[in-house]
Parts: sequence; C-alpha cells; structure tokens
Amino acid sequence: MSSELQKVEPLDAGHFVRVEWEDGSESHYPSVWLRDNCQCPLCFLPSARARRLLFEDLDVNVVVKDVALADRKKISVVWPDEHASEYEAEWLKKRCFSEEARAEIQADLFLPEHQYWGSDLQLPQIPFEEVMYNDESAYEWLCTLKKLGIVLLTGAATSQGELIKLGHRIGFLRLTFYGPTWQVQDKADANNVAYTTGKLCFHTDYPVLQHPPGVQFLHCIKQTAAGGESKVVDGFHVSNKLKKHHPEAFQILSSTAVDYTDVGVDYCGFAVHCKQRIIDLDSRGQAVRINYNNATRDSVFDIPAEKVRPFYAALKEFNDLLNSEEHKFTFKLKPGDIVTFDNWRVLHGRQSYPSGSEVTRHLEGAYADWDVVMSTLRLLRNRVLNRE
Ligand code: OGA
Ligand code: NM2
Ligand code: ZN
Ligand code: ZN
Repeated sequence: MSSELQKVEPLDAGHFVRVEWEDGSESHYPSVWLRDNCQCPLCFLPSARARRLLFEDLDVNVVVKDVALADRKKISVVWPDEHASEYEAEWLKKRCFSEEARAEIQADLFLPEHQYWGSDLQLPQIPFEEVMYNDESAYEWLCTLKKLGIVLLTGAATSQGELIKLGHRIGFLRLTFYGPTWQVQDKADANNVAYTTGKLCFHTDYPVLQHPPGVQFLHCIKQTAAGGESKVVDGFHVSNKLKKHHPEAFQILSSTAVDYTDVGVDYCGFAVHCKQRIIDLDSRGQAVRINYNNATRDSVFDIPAEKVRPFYAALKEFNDLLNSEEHKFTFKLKPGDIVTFDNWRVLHGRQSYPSGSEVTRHLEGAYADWDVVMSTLRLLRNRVLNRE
C-alpha cells in the first residue's frame, strides 16, 4: 500500500471517511475515531504525544461535514461545529483498520512471534560487554530474548554488581521482597528453597506475586565442581503438547486457581498470598504465562475435595512433559555467565550440589518487567534501524 493519496470522500452519511491510495487500494476510517484523534494543538499535546481532548467533549455520533485532499500527503476534515482537522497520509496508513494492516502494526509493536525449542536448543550467546556498549548487540539480545525466551551473556566479571549494570542498560530492575538483586547460595535458615543446596525442579520464579517478574537474570559468580547444573524448558511449547496429548490435564491447569504463599523476612518482612492458574491463557486460548513453583504452592487449596486428585493427576502430566528428554535442555553455568530468560515462558531448575562449611556456589539474581524490556527493545530498534 502506498502512502500517497488519490481520493477522499465521506461514506455512510458522514459516519465514515473513505480514502483511496495511489495504488488503488482503499481504507475506511470511522468519523468518531477521526474526531477523537484530531492532531490539532487543541485536541493533542505533541510534547506528551497524548490526547488533550476530553471524552466528555467528544460527540460519539459525530459525522464529517466536509472532507478534502489537502494535497497528496494529507486530508482535511471540517466538523459540524466548524472545528478543522488534518491527517497525514502516512499517519492514516499506519492506522488503517483492515485486518492485514492491524496485524502488521500489532506484530511490529509486540513482536508476538515465538520460536519453540526442546533439547535441541542452540543457546544463543552474546558477550556481556557487547550488550553493554553496542546498541546492535543489545537489540539482538532483547529480540532473541523475546522470540526464543533465553539468551546467555558471557564474560561478565565474577563479582557482584554486574546485574545492577545490566539493569541500568535496560532502564531499571524490578524490586521484590528478596531485594533489588539477590544472592543464590546455601544459607543458614534459608527463607527460600533456592537458598539451599537442594535440587530445584522446573519452576517459574515468584508466581506468588500478582504480576510475576517477566524476565530473570542469573549471574554465575562461583560454580561448584560437582552438581549445580542448570536446566530449562520451553513452557509454551510444552503447554501446546499438553493441550494436544492430554486435553483434560490442560483444561484443569488452565482453569484451576492455585494458591501460592510466601511468608518471611528479607528486604523487609513479607506475607504474600496469591491465586494463579498454572497455565495462563489469553482470550484466544494461547498460553501467555506459566505460573508454577512447587515450593511456594500453598497447602491451602481453595477447590472442592473431589477435584483435588484430578488436579494432581493433571499436574503430573505437565511435570512429566516438562522433564521429558525431548523437551529439557541442560547446561552448567560458568563464572562470568549471565543467563537471561523469559520467566513467564521458560521454566528453570538446578541439580543439587554438596553442602559444606564453605560457599562453593554463588549466583546473583535479578528481575525485570517485560514492560521495561520491551520499551528498551523498541527504543534500541528505532536507533539501530534509524526510525523516528
Ligand atoms: C532460583 C533458582 C537456580 C540455580 O534462585 O530461583 O532457580 O541454579 N536458582 O540456583
Ligand atoms: N528467589 C530466588 O518463587 C520463588 O520463590 C522463586 C525467588 C528467592 C528470589 C525464588
Ligand atoms: Zn482538533
Ligand atoms: Zn528460580
């Protein structure tokens, strides 16, 4: 579709404006939407790129009084109260209401494409320094993180503080009750099972929060000789498999609200409770978030007794699929590695390792919200591709 205009006319008694493009294609714009999105300084504040027009002042039945081609690059509209609006061809084109045009702009905004993986994962690696100082590399990092769900950054220092730097690179980190960053190591009187030497089965972090962290960073500072291997699995891929091969289990896990609990003291005291479905679906039935940590799943369970056994059976099907050789990918972090992953999609776990009087393994962890990561991704894209 070209962004040069050929013709403009009112349609449907002025309730629509029809625009014809130079290549003969057309777009229809509802008049109420055009009035609502008048770009004049009275209706729009350019410095905030936001609407000044109050909803109270919008006539939702408005029709156009007059429309004209200002030139081939914009149209002008006069409204019944003589208010005048102008709309640039390119601005209109981007907001075309056709199904294809909407799909295109939505894909550009939200990058919804997923690349599923299993044990065949080729874990992408990018040097930490490159991501810190090179916009192309940072853009590549975040695009891959969005599409694949996991990227390994390599060659960071083997001391605390690298994740704070990475946080500044993307904007800011997500503070939780475990602090701005947190130390994964064997601790006396651990306030979380992660702070022991025990095995962690596949989980997503922090399903006890209403809005669990979207992205997780784990920086390996020290690695034990024996044990401590990491494993990851693509939760969306496994959900699809569950839906196909065990539809009843899928139905139960995507509809049952599971109670989660986390009570203790860390950054400050906390008593957090929340209900989450283990497989969260959007309105089209697509998995959008996995909320599963067996350690913080509450013993309080708010479902009728007769539904409990079927729930456990469903969870077993899911857990078995997560752990199947076909789906899981195993690796061992080296000091200086930072694994970055989509905590809404990728479940992670670790092997146990020997306990002793000395700290033999130390990871520093941190979270970020997808809002922040996607915002940075879009800004980097504009810069790298010279847009805007
Ligand atoms: C965690 C966790 C993984 C590891 O701290 O939540 O999953 O390898 N740690 O220790
Ligand atoms: N830590 C690693 O859900 C969880 O409890 C995940 C969080 C302690 C910050 C672990
Ligand atoms: Zn206006
Ligand atoms: Zn974890």
